Amino acid sequence: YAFSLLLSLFIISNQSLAQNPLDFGSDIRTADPSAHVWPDGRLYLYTSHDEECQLDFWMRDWHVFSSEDLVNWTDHGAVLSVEELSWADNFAWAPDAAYKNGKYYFVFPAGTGFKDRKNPENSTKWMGIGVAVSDSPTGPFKDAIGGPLWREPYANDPALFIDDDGKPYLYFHGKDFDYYVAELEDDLLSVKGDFIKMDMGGYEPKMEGPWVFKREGRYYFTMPENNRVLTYYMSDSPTGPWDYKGVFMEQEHQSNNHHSVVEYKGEWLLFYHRWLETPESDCKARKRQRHSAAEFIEFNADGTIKPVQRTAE
Ligand code: FUB
Repeated sequence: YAFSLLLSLFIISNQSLAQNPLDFGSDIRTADPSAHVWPDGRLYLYTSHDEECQLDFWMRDWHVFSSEDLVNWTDHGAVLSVEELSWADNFAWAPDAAYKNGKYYFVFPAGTGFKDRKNPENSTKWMGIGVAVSDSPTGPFKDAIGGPLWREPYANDPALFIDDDGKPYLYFHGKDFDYYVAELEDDLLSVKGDFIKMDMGGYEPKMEGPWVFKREGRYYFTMPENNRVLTYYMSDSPTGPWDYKGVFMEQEHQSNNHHSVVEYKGEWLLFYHRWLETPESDCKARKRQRHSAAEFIEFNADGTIKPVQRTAE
């Protein structure tokens, strides 16, 4: 008995924990991580990609990483780049993915133009939501529409949610940071009906990247409120109306956050990005750069989310 107790203690003390930021085995800077568990049992993380010293979030491609334990990651490289799109050449921002009918779907915001901060009336920038498809979770993904599924007047930060009955929903935020949702057709390439502005129960701060998940029959709509703190709503329906529940992760620095929530091997996990000083960086303009990280997320008996702290592992 004493021997097996010692052996268990030895095994537990030698189990390595995932480090934050996540170690993908390269110095790539990733942001906006969207996590999914696919039929092969692995956890996949689809991210946007910050380039060294990039200007004004000018971003070019999206990457995917996978793991079985969050410690050892496989870097599968870029899954899609704006160079492969006929309708956009910039703003490869926060992506998401879904698996349905044997195919993998990758939704992404992209656009073109220029934002003139001093004279906004001169701005030409616009962004829309594209859909790409692959037979493999690691791509390559091919633009399946040849244009944005939705762009008027502006669309960013798409999130896909497939309900238990198989119905796919697409969420994004529009020009005035309003949230929109639409049910998609079964092939995820067109919208069933129309996008509707969601009923947020009367509380509508400026909000970015939505993420929807379902737990014990209830729907959670989570987002970076005012682009900083992570907050959430709950509902009995994937399209709302939503009931505001408050903050579950505080802000860090004066910088944005973007996240996803997934259940993996019996644990609920939060993926998000942190702005960390990057010692090896030559970038004087931007001392802090974005890196993906993960935390455990826990729930109270009534389904509300317990506050999540940032940890180093
Ligand atoms: O990564 C570019 C943008 O920054 C995302 O689309 C936003 O959600 C914010 O994270």
